Amino acid sequence: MPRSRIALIGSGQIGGTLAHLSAIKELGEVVLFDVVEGVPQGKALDIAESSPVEGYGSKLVGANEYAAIEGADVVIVTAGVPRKPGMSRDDLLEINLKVMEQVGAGLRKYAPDAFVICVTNPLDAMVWALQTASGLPHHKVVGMAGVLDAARFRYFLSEEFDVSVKDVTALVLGGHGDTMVPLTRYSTIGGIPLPDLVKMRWITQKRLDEIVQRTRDGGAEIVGLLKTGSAFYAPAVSALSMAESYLKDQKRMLPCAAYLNGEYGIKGLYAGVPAVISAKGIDRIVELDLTSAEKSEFTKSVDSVKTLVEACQKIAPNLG
Ligand code: A3D
Repeated sequence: MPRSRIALIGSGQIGGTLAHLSAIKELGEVVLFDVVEGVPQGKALDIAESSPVEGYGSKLVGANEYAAIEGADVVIVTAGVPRKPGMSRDDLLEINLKVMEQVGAGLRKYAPDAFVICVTNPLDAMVWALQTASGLPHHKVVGMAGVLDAARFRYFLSEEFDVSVKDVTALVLGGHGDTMVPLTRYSTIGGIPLPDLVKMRWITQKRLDEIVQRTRDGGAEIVGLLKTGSAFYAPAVSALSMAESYLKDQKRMLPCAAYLNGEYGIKGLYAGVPAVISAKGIDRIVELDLTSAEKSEFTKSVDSVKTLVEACQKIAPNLG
């Protein structure tokens, strides 16, 4: 079997972590790309020099030219700027939109068959911009946010209940922002839905609400601690789980920022929904039967994505 090629556009904190993890997992040849000269080359060499110690044989290259990503099977996009304390994800829109236009042109030319995972914030608007700028099919361009948001929720729940993270499942819908919708009804401890655990008095509704809010604020909590940037370890593993599902045709059902074409009554926008990722890309979108309260929270969240996409269209009218 030919080796897979994984291209990482943006070789900053998340890009570097993705390169290291991809090499350790021997997912294929790794291409680190960045506009800053020396950074992708330096990170590629540093990670390659760790391979004799760890004993993995992954090839890594660093580049400042898009030609280096030619023939990539998977492209993970983290190019742009992260937020600093006091900034919202939406504050990044203007600068990262320009970056998505450049990356989109590179993808169109050199990696039109790739499965593309966008991580750059504000996520749901940036994945829309990236798909529009690249012209790649909707089912091959997806955003990573839900896996991370659900992982944060799962971690907080495992701490609260003092159980293994392995036995905690969680589902988070909507846009990757303050209005995201952690769905308690579809989140479980050992298969027991959270509302049942409230009834069983394992947790109070008030405490559960606090954990839901901490999940919504999960990104800001890390930004507040780091002060110089945003989270990168958990975002990197989350994006890689989506890449692996595609490369290995695992058909994992993961919350993804997927293009909605009528699902949930929404057309022409990306938003976080459960989806199956196979070797085809986004294979299936799962349409849940939401309660009216869940539906109104989801609508509110999607409305904020819509506002951001409209802002993108105003700034870059030629984009779409
Ligand atoms: P950072 O370490 O700054 O890396 C970004 C890299 O992008 C830098 O190396 C830049 O040089 C590079 N870059 C800038 N402009 C371009 C360009 N035009 N072409 C190619 N590369 C460019 O940031 P990071 O890795 O911490 O975060 C990257 C992005 O991910 C930010 O927008 C974050 O807000 C976002 N992020 C998203 C999540 C989600 O869950 C969606 C989580 C955490 C971070």
